[in-house]
Amino acid sequence: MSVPAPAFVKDADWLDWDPSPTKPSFVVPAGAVDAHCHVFGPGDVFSFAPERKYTPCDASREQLFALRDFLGFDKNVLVQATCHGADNSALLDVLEHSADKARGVVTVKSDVTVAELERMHELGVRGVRFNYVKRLVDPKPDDYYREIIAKIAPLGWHVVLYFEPADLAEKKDFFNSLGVPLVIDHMGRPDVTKPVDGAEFELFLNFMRGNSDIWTKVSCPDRLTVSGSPLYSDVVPFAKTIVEEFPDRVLWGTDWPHPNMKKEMPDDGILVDYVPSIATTSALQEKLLVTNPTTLYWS
Ligand code: 0GY
Repeated sequence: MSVPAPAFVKDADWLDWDPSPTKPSFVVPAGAVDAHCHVFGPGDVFSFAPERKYTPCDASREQLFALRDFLGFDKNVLVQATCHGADNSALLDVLEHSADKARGVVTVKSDVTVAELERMHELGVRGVRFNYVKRLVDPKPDDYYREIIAKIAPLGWHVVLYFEPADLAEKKDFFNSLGVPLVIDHMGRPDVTKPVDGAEFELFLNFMRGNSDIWTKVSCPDRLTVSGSPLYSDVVPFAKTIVEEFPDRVLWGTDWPHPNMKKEMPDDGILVDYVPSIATTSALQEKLLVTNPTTLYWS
């Protein structure tokens, strides 16, 4: 009997997520939220977008929920991955099957209707993602995003921004003009070979200091590090600085299934064990993993 061809063939250099992570020794507080993760397909059920810039391996909702339970987390915030474009079906399917234990951040086009947004809200969507990382998407003009803001603001949603330091220098006034809460992915991707008290990171800190409705995920040491796992010691000073200055506006997530890692796939258990090195007291850990994400996504 012939085996049917897979619906999609992953990129030749694609690294698959680790199916057997280490059990973390850090026990996360009750009610902890993994506030940045994705699903991919499965491609034979939820097609990848024609305009995508990468084709991943599958990463299903059952696999996400199994990881959540294994790591000791209670809930997830799903962020739309660019390989699915503005078709949020896979993400919405996770929300529908999560028993209220997942929320979502979607990608929409500027012609999205209010009825479509309202349906997504009912399922647990609380934000949209604007992505400026050019290897992932072709960013749109400001007015395109403003049209979306006009439709999501009445729902009380926020915007998740994914950008790199050069984008912040160019776009910060526009970001500040949006008038809704902003959640920045991976601390704006600092170059951790530069000094933590240098001009580049200062721009990011000043961005947060200047607007009390800016939150950030202190996630993805694996994407930012040069020194590497398991300690990610070059990323720690950046994340710890943010956690200590803005303890009520930080979130953390695994980033499972870790799209586009090129050298090494992180071990999700080791990523959890990184948390106490950046949130060094139980009070800070509670805010980072429980209070802040619960406020933003479940209240
Ligand atoms: C991330 C980072 C990446 C990818 C995506 O939507 C995506 O495809 O988010 C990346 O490649 O840096 O946020 O997980």
